[in-house]
Amino acid sequence: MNQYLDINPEVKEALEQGKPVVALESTIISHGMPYPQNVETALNVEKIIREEGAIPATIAIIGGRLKAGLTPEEIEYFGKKGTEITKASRRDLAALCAKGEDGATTVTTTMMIAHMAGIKLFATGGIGGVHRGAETTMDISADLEELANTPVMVVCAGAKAILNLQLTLEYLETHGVPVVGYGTKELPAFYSRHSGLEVDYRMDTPEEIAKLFKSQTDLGLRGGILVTNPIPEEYSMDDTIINKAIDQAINELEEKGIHGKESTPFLLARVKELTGGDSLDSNIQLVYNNARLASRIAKAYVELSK
Ligand code: PSU
Ligand code: MN
Repeated sequence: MNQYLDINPEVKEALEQGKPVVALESTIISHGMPYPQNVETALNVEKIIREEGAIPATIAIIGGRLKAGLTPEEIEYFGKKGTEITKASRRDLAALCAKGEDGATTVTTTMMIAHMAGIKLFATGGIGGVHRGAETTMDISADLEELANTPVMVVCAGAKAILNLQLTLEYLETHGVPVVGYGTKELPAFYSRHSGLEVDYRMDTPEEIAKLFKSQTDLGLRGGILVTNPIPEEYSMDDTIINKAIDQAINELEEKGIHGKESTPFLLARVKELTGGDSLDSNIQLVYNNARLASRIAKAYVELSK
């Protein structure tokens, strides 16, 4: 086992016994939502996964240790510290371990640590992708590169339209990452069920998705799979309201000259402010929805591996 990795005893036991485990990221706690809703949501997501019969493993870096599975106290600590904690992408991992510091894991680093621990499924809200204007800024999230290389299945609600969703799909295609729509052939766009773009495969059951993952693994293909799960209709938001907020946030980003790792947190925070509490409620509900689906896929995958 990796010398920097600590697997929570409950998670370890579940993995040893071949029980379903679902990983969760910590950037969504520290940078994605305000306190105390972030802690409340993180604890509820774990509860939902347990109700589905799987074991949750929230992933983070604490004092230079890679943690697969946090205690409720550790979740509280991350939620309270919020954006003071370093948002940790692949390039930050070695430095945080070397210096013994804390890090909030993005989709990228959560996939990495989940894979080190032997966890196959990971549920989150939205992934990073190719940013609008990437033709000149070259701002492409490391999440896409990780999906290309690390065999973990990521269940999300698509990606926010702060990104160029078409270029994001092109990138995933180039790098051989299958994109699945759960119950739909249309790529969902986080707050909205619609993007006007097509995913590669529509699949209607967790079993079908688990089989896809098994084939990918059996074939020796090294990358991940992206499962996109549309936000439940009753929580989805009006496209024009969301798009207006996104356009304004992107204009402000350009005016302020914000770039690099600050871009995504800035855009997410501004969109949230501009749309008021509605978007936070939708965000929370879609994470719950994804945790449920990821648990069901994890259970189906465990059955296939028996
Ligand atoms: N998109 C969201 N919510 C999030 C993120 C993205 O709708 O919380 C976070 C995730 O942790 C994701 C990261 O992995 O932002 C991507 O950041 P960047 O674009 O800097 O790679
Ligand atoms: Mn970026």
